[in-house]
Amino acid sequence: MEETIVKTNCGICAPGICGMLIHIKDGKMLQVEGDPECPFTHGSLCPQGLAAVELVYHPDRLKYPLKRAGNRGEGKWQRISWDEALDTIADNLMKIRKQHGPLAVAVACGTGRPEPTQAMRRFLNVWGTPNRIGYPHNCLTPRRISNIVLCGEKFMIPDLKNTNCLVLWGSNVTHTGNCRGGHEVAQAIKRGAKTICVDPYQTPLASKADIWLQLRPGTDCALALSMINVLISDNLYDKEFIEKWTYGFDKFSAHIKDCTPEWAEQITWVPAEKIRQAAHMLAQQGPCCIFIGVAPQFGVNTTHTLRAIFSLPVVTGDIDVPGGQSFSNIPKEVTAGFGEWTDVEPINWEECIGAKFPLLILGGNPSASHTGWRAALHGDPYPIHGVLVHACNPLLGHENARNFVYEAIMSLDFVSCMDQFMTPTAELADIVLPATTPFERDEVHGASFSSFPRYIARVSPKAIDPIGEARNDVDAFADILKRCGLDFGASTLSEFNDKVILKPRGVTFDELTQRGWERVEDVWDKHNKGLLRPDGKPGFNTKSGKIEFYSDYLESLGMEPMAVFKEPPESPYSSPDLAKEYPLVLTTGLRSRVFFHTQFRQLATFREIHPEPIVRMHPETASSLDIEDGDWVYIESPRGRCKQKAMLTIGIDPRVIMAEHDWWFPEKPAPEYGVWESNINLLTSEEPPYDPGIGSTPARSLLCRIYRAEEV
Ligand SMILES: Nc1nc2c(c(=O)[nH]1)N[C@H]1C(S)=C(S)[C@@H](COP(=O)(O)OP(=O)(O)OC[C@H]3O[C@@H](n4cnc5c(=O)[nH]c(N)nc54)[C@H](O)[C@@H]3O)O[C@H]1N2
Ligand SMILES: Nc1nc2c(c(=O)[nH]1)N[C@H]1C(S)=C(S)[C@@H](COP(=O)(O)OP(=O)(O)OC[C@H]3O[C@@H](n4cnc5c(=O)[nH]c(N)nc54)[C@H](O)[C@@H]3O)O[C@H]1N2
Ligand SMILES: [Mo]
Repeated sequence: MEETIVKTNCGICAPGICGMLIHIKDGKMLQVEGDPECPFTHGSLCPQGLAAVELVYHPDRLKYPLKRAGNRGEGKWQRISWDEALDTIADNLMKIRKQHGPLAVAVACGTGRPEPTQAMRRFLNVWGTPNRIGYPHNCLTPRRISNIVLCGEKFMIPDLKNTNCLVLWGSNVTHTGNCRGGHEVAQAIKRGAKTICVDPYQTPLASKADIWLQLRPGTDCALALSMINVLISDNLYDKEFIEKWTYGFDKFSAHIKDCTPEWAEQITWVPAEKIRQAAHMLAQQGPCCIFIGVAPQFGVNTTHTLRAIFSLPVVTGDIDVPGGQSFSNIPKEVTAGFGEWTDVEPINWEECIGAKFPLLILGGNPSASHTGWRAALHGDPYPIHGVLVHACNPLLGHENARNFVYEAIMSLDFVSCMDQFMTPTAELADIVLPATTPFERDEVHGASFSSFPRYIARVSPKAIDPIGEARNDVDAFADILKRCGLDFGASTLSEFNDKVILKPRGVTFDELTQRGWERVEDVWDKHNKGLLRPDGKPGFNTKSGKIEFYSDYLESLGMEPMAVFKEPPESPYSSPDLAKEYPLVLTTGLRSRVFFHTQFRQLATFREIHPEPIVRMHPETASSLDIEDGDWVYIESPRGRCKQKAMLTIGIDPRVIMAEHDWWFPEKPAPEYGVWESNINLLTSEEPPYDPGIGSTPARSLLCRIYRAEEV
């Protein structure tokens, strides 16, 4: 047969939507390349996209359903048919439903891959529970929540195309994905935009930045408040904008009058003079905008940290102007996101296991990892008895992996796992289902991601048929419900896409495939034009109609109404006694260019590039502990330890170390695959305190000690 080319998008990472051309022959993917017509990646692909063929045809792919043959977690499996697998799941779920009601079942779903996320949401909605177990408390959801509280909009989007001054705040975006804006950030730098990089580690972006603010992990809020303090004291703020469009500025300005750069230097370790320089650059080289990463979204004070950071372009008046912080121009019915498209019933968020974190509800998913596993393990606020794990690897990704997550999973009456590969989490399941990769299915995307607000690419057509007996999450969920006597509303993914998601919008999957990327016109100054409020009046979609430096809403929830810095609960200053035993500040989770969280450790190409987990530390730190570059070291917190390989770099403060997350070794013996060896979430905590509104946890600012691991 002739070679053909399928024009689609790469769906490997979470938003996964970089234009891709896939060469096919005899129904097989031969190779992939970036699509030069993709309007924001212009033909580039990241390493993960380029490894698509190796991923799809990897010999370790799960190809048929399995049922547990020994005790849970013993690693004994038996191949079964899809019918038997789905019947077993349905029988067990119905048993739980009859005894404990629908709320006793939850889905653990990882970071937002469109198809499993849509499937999961629809399943839960039809089943009759809002309960999922995920990462909305720390991933990229807190910023949306905090933005809604600040200005009524979910997305405060950096206009990378036009900006003159870009603040990369805890973001390593050229490593963390083309589709998140990495390519556009690179273009902005090339174009000559000034850059300020806020990061404890000298990333490639920090090396190139005009100003690198090397802060102590977990102190972002203090840094942001001090920059605002400079803007106000040095008369660099936009009085007209503030007067007209903001609420509570005078109170806020009085509230932060002591948050000087000298105050912040003591907390953040960033020299006061550099803080002043950065604030001046923001105001004088503007319009400025913020591109935020995930780091400030960890911690027990994320609501305020994000309020403080996003207040910067408000104070400089760079709101919804070219080059500033803008709002989406994409019509609301498109940005509604994959979630809301699929609901049949309004969701009663109040009965959700995470509802005690009132702001999580604004993010549309009040089920943090710790609330979910706590419900399973301790019945708090009520018991969860069955969990379906889809596109998630909680044994690695969630806090306190061994003593909390593992124990919680082991305590369940029933657990199933659907994945492309056998994982340490899947090894604890009763039933394992083989999942497709995005290249084996038609996918509909939400168009709400901040890095390409000018374009709508709503679908990614499949390139090949599924490998082995792999199926889509939608098909599996639909079939499970059918066996429970409930109606998913579609029995296949194509039917679901066309009938459930696209029909109400008057289009079909094929039509959207033909349309490709659609350009949305730039509209600026939307608050002035009455485009943000439902009543069509000028202003913002908040109670005051303005951007709120002072939030009556937060006050009504018992939270501080204005952004305030809080020292991380575990730190040299808040817990000095503990710091005597655990003297180093630990941040975790620096993303690898080649791995997507726990994924791709099976791929030989990637393991050649990144064979082992790396912990970065300063040469002085290492030499004081007799550690050399390349030594295996134990990293230990009061909760546990793991080992990673030391990499010495002067790009990190001697008082800080940075460990990678999500390390397991598919090449090591089943069922553990070395999951307890290098897993940094053995050191993190699921215990309070949390951010009171969002439930965030401080996995990026803990204390630890390190020492050489003699045996390897
Ligand atoms: N290749 C790859 N891409 C990914 C992912 C992946 O696993 N691999 N994961 C995806 C997901 S789900 C997410 S959430 C995003 C995350 O995307 P990013 O936030 O861009 O990535 P990270 O590497 O997690 O962290 C960014 C930076 O935060 C810095 N940092 C650490 N602690 C602090 C702190 O306390 N304050 C500040 N200001 N900076 C700090 C780190 O040094 C790092 O340079 O990446 C997405 N893209
Ligand atoms: N200490 C620490 N912990 C962290 C972080 C950190 O920085 N530090 N980062 C956190 C963040 S921001 C996030 S988003 C989470 C990520 O946590 P997770 O999303 O749980 O992690 P993943 O490795 O992405 O797990 C996804 C699993 O889904 C499978 N999969 C991929 N696509 C599909 C599909 O289409 N269908 C099905 N059924 N399975 C699929 C993959 O093979 C993989 O096993 O980790 C969090 N954990
Ligand atoms: Mo994430």
